[in-house]
Amino acid sequence: MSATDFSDQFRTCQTTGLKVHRPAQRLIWINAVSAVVFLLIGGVMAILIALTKWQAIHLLEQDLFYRFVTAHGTNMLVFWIVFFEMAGLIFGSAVVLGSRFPGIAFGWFNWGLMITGAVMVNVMMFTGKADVMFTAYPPLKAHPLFYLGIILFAVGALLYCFQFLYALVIAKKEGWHKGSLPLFTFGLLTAAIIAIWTLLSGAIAFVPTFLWSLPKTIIPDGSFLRINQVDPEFFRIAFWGFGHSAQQINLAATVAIWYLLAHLTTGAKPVNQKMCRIAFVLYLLGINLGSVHHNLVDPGLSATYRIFNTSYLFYAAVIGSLIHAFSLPAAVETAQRSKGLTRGLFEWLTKAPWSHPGFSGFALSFVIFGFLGGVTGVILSVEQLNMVSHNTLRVPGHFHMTVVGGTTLAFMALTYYVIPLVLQRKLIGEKLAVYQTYIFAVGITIVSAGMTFAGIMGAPRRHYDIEMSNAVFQFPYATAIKPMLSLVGIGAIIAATGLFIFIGIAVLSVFFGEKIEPKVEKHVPPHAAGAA
Ligand code: HEM
Ligand SMILES: [Cu+2]
Repeated sequence: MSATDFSDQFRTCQTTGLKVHRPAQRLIWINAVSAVVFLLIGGVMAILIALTKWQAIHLLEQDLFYRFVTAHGTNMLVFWIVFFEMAGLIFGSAVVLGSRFPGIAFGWFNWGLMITGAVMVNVMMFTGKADVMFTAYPPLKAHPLFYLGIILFAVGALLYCFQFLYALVIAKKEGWHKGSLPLFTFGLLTAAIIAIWTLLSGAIAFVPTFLWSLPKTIIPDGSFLRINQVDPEFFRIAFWGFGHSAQQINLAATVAIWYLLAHLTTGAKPVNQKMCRIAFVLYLLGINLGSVHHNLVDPGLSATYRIFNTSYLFYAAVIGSLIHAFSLPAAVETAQRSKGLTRGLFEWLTKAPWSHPGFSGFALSFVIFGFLGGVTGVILSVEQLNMVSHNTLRVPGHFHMTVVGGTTLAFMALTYYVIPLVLQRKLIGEKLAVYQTYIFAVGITIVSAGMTFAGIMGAPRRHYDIEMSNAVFQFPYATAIKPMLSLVGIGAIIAATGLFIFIGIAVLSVFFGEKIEPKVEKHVPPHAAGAA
C-alpha cells in the first residue's frame, strides 16, 4: 500500500486548515472521553475527602477516607492525565503534522489494554481490596488484580508511545511532513521519551510487587517466580522513577500545550525556537534524576547521593523551566506588540484575549504551575527543608498547584479547542467556559494555599483527623491551623464546581453540540518523492 492510498481518509478543518486523518480522530475521541470519565470519578472523590479535611465538617469515616484518597489520587494522577496525554500524542502526530496515524487497529488494542487495566484498578479500589494509596508502598498489600490492572494500563500507554514515535517516522518517510518538527510536537516527543523511561521504571516497581501479592496456590514455594518480600526501599526508588518522571511527562506536555495555546490565541511565536528546544532537552537530561527528592528521608540512601541528585542534577531541569518562564510571555508580548498594542509597559497584557477560554486557561495555568508550583517544588526538594516538610500537607499543597492548577487546567483549555477542531462539535456554553477557567483556578489556588499553610504548621498529609482524637500523645497545633483546613474545604467546593462545569460543557458539546459537517478532501503527502 502506498501513502497515496490513504488520501481518502482525510478531511480539512474549516477554521485552521489542518488536515485531519479521520480514523485517528476516533482514537483521539475515545481516549479523551475515557479521560473525562475518570476525571469525574476523581472529582467526586476530591470533594468528599476535602470536606473530611475541613475539621468542622469531617465528613467521612476513616476507612472510607483512605479508600477515597486512593481512588482520588489514582483516577486523577494516573487515569485522567494519561488517557488525555494519549489523545494528545495522536493529535500531536497525526493532526498537527497533517499525517496519517499508522496502525489504527493497534491503537484500539492499546486503548483496550488501558481501559481494562483502569476498570480493574477501580473495581479493586472501590470494593476495598486496595486501600494502599496510589503509591502502594509495601508492606501494604493490595489484591493482585490491582497491580495487574496498573501493569496492563502501563503496557497500553507504553505501546502508544512507541506508536507515536513510529507515526513521526511515517510522517517523514511518506512525505506528509518535511523539516524539523513543530515546537508542540517536539515537546510531545520529549514527553514520550520520558514516558518510556517512566513506564519501564513502573514495571520494575510493580511486576515484582504483583508476583509478591499472588497467593501460594498460584505461585507455590520453590518456584522461581515466588517473591516473599518486596524491599520497601527498593520499591520506593523504583516507584519514584515512575511517579516522579510521570510528572515530568506532564510538565513537558503542559509546556507544549502552552506554546500551542499561546500561538492559537494570540499568534505568538517563540522569539528563539532553538532556545525552547534546548529547554525541552534539558528536561530530558536532568529531570528524571531529580526523582530522589521523594526519598530524601529514606535512611538507606547516602547523604552524598541524595544531595548530589536533588541539587546539582536537578538544577539542569530548573534551568529548562526558567527558559520557558521567560520565553512564553516574551512570545505573547512580541505577538501582541506587533499588532500595535504598544502603549505603556503592559497594554499587550491587559488587551490580551482574556475572554477566550483558550487564553485565560493558558495564562492562569502558566502562573499557577510556573510560579506557585515551580517555586514551592524547588523549595521542597532542598534536603534540609524537606526534613520538616516531608509528609505534611505542604506536599499536596505543592502538587495541586502543578498538576491540577497547571496541567489539568491546561488540558481543560486545550479541550475547548479540540472539541470543534477534532471532534467536530460546536462548543455549548463558550462564555461559561471562560468563567470556568477562572473558577477552577481560584478554587484550586485556595485549596493549595490552605494545604500549604496548614502543612507548614505541621498538619500531616493523608490523615483523616489531624486532631488525632484518640492518640496517646497530643500535638499542640497552632490555632490558625483550623482556618487553613477550612480553606481546603471552601476552595474544594469552588474548584469542584469549576471541574464539574468543565465536564458538563465537554460532555454536552461532544454529544449534543451542533455538528460541524466534515469537509472531506483528498490529501496526498505533499513532500513525497515525486510529488509536485
Ligand atoms: C477539585 C479539585 C481537587 C481537589 C479539591 C482536591 C483535593 C485533594 C485533597 C483534599 C487531597 C488529600 C490530601 C491529604 O489528605 O493528603 C488530595 C490528594 C491528592 N490529589 Fe487532589 N484534589 C483535586 C484535584 C486533583 C487533580 C486534578 C489531581 C491530579 C491530576 C489530584 C491529585 C491528587 C493526588 C495525587 C493526591 C494524593 C493522594 C495520596 O496522598 O495518596 N487532585 N486532593
Ligand atoms: Cu517529584
